[in-house]
Amino acid sequence: MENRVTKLLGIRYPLLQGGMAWIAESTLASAVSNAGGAGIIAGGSAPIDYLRDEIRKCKSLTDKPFGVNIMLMSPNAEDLAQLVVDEGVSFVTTGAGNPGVYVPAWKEAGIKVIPVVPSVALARRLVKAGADAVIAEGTESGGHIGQNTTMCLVPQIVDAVGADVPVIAAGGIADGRGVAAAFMLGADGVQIGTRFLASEECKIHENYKNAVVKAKDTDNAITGFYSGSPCRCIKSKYTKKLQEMEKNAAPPEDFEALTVGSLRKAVVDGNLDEGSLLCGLIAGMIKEVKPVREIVDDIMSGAGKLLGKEF
Ligand code: TUI
Repeated sequence: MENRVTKLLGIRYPLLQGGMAWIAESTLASAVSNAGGAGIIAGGSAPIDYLRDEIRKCKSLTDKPFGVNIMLMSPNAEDLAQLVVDEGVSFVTTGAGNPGVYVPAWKEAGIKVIPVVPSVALARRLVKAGADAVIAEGTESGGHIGQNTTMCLVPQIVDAVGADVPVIAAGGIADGRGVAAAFMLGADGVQIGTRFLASEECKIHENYKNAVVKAKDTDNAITGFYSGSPCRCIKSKYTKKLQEMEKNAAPPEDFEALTVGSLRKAVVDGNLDEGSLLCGLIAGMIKEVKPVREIVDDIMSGAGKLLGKEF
């Protein structure tokens, strides 16, 4: 089935992989693209040379389109924004901010621009600025989150901008039922992150993967609520400590001491007590690690059956 998202990106399935900072690299992104979705390499706050290498590796691993996520809170976002132009990636997604200043240069370079928008207002503004699609991301997502839920946000963004650009739903989607629900809300595509944490091709530490598979529906925590940068993770000693510090209004340097390097501790070291195990609310539904192709095929065939469409 072709739709606005598959046509926009030149892909088989209207399924984008989440641009998970420190996690989404060339092996995962190329596997998703080779399976018919749209793989994404996360820029995060990576050094420019690392991201350039990952883009080039991905080009060697797939001849299918793939994208790069630019995390706008990164201190080197401007350099990474230029890198995607120099490397000629096919599309860019953005997160954690308003990418307005970069849109003209990306459009001029022929790069499709797909920002994550946590609100109707930002969706309208960015579509006016030239966005080719928007990702309506609900608070069920892992990592840095907005306040609105997928169920409430997607139809409102569809009503606001859906006539002009396709809307991609994100947050809490990990199987065919979630995709079908997103389509019923008016989305033309989905972005899925957490399900791919428990994939064979995802290079996070085994401890992190096992924590995702083991997580129950209630094993989730939001940190950074009061600092204005809420972040969803698997509940752990780390999230408990952070939440206690928030309650006691600890000084910023104490937060800094705990959070600096915490994503690396989770992803690289598999440190379950001190690492920040970013993960969406849907983890409770994920029961096993599978190859990316199987995950994508299962999700899309499940959605197809429910929607009466052949994906
Ligand atoms: O970006 C994400 N998820 C992320 S990024 C990340 S790494 C990180 N490191 C340190 C601090 C913060 C993050 C981990 N997870 N998701 C997309 C997303 N974008 N969620 C929410 C937003 C967002 C928020 C505000 C997008 C735009 C926005 O605009 C505000 C404005 O300027 O209007």
